[in-house]
Amino acid sequence: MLNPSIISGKIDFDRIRADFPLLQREMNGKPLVFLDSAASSQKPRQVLDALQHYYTHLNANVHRGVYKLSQEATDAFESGRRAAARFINAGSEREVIFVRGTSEGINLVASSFGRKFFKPGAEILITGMEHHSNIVPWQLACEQTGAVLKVVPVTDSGEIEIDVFENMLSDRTALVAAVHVSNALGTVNPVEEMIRLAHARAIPVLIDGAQAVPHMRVDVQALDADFYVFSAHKMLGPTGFGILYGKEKWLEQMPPYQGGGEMIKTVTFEKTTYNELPFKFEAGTPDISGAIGLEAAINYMEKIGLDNIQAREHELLQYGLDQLSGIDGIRFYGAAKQKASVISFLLDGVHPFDLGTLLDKMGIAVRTGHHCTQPLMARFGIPGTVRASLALYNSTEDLDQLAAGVIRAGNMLR
Ligand code: C6P
Repeated sequence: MLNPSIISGKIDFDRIRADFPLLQREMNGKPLVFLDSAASSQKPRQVLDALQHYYTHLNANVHRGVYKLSQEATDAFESGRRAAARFINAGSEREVIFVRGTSEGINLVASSFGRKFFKPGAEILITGMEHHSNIVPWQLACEQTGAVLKVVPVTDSGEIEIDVFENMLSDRTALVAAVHVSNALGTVNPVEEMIRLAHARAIPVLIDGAQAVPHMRVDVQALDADFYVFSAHKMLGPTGFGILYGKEKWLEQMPPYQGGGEMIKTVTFEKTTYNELPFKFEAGTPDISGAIGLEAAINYMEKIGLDNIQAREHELLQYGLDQLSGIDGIRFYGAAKQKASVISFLLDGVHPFDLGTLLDKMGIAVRTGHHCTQPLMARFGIPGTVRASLALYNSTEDLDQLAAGVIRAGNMLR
């Protein structure tokens, strides 16, 4: 049994929890137990302060003004890009495109890369555990280009089999798009191996990293990913902001996604020429505070250390699974050997919505439903699950509360 205040390495995670003001709230008269960080994480004071500082002291549009305030805002904004490039070890800041989040990043690639490279009959290979954001944009691209979607099946343990994946690659495959860490099961996919196998056939790969970057060190150059996408709000940063990493060799060839200010070099009524990377893909006034908040979140995570965060969450995950596994009639979904930060389960005879509602009455916030992975839920023949998802600020006490709450709710509902 672990001590409630685990100290992984030299990091005191109890003190880290105190950085998150919202975790001091009560919910329905009970101390909040927040177990829905996969949907959106809470934000530390350092991120909140950075946002406040921007709007109080630096607010001006970027890349436009000759005046000093605008230059200061531009510097702070571009510093966010440098931080993001460092965070994922991008080869160049030109490869870091600011977007609204993972969904927009994938839509950008599906639309722009799709228009340029997808031909009728070309195949886009995804897995059966994708979030809707890594399914629907490809379906739209298929409708527009005549390409077809292929899906690597998911096993009972919630994994893909690498030889099945390999066999589904062909000279028709135009792109592989796969999730790094499943938001519904916690499965960590063998993306390095998948990329290696795809590249052996000269097939580019997009990785949906929304649920990976908050929990582990990601190095896009070591992975050799062609595109890597993630959202700031799941990694302690602000909502409505995210990163599309893309290799320069692809981004240079891709047409703009949206038109407007910022993304142009010259405009006449006859012809427009486009700005250089990354601005070619950033039409209009960007979310300046988003970049600044993301940098604060990155600095916060890097100070703790991604390896420490990963180790801490792994301990918590094991602890949570141990606490829950003795409960009568509990069934877990997602038993991958490599798993991160998500516990998805059902209780026999209990609808997940009812369980989630009763847990909420006890101050415990979990997500219930299909988690935007309807095809995956259909694969398991269930309408949805109850999902507890972890972040660095959770504690063993949170998981004790969850286990006690599930037992209590189960007794009330069965
Ligand atoms: N998953 C969840 O509760 P956006 O909304 O664009 O920031 O991220 C979309 C997205 C894409 N891929 C994965 C793997 C995701 O988990 C998500 C968001 C949330 O699981 C909200 S549905």
